[in-house]
Amino acid sequence: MERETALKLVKEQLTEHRYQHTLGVMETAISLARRYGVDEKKAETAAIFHDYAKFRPKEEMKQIIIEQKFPLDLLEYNSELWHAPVGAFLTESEAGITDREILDAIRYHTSGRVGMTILEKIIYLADYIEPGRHFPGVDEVRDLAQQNLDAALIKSVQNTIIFLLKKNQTVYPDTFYTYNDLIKNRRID
Ligand code: DGI
Ligand code: FE
Ligand code: FE
Repeated sequence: MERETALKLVKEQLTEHRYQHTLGVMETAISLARRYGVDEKKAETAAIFHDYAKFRPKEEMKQIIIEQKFPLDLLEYNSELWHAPVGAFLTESEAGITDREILDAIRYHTSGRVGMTILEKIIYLADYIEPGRHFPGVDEVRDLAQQNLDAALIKSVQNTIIFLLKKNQTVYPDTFYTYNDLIKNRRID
């Protein structure tokens, strides 16, 4: 899909602030794709649609998770997790994007998963380090992202888990599985 067509579809679904975040994720994802030899167009499309479902009513998201037989344990955890798999579903059903790699990058952009592809890692990381993000530790992850994708990802998953722990929030099990998988398989040269 043309970039402008995709952006127009997404803009209608988002607040101005979230749309600006999406543009930041898009630029960052394209640059990481170039750096790590991944299809830049796939990175662009996945980034544009990654938060497509962010503002859907919770009831609608819950229905989709049940009807599509997405992991039901999602419903027992923070509803912030739901927009990722629901976003993948709506990007296919409403925007007509059928590429499995793009849809999975959207699906796993919040929790990660065991065995993430490079495209999935790039979208997860671009979401975390896009220029509009300002929180402690983000610059360290930005620097790492230029050198080693896995090292940057480990840091961002660690920071996310610590952030949730400090707020007394639950941590979705897949987030821990993602962390363990990255530690076991990291390629730190
Ligand atoms: O959609 P964004 O704000 O751009 O970023 P995101 O898709 O990474 O979502 C971040 C939100 O999701 C944030 O409020 C924390 C929450 N979250 C991320 N991972 C987990 C989580 N919440 C729980 N309960 N468990 C997680 O593992
Ligand atoms: Fe998100
Ligand atoms: Fe996002």
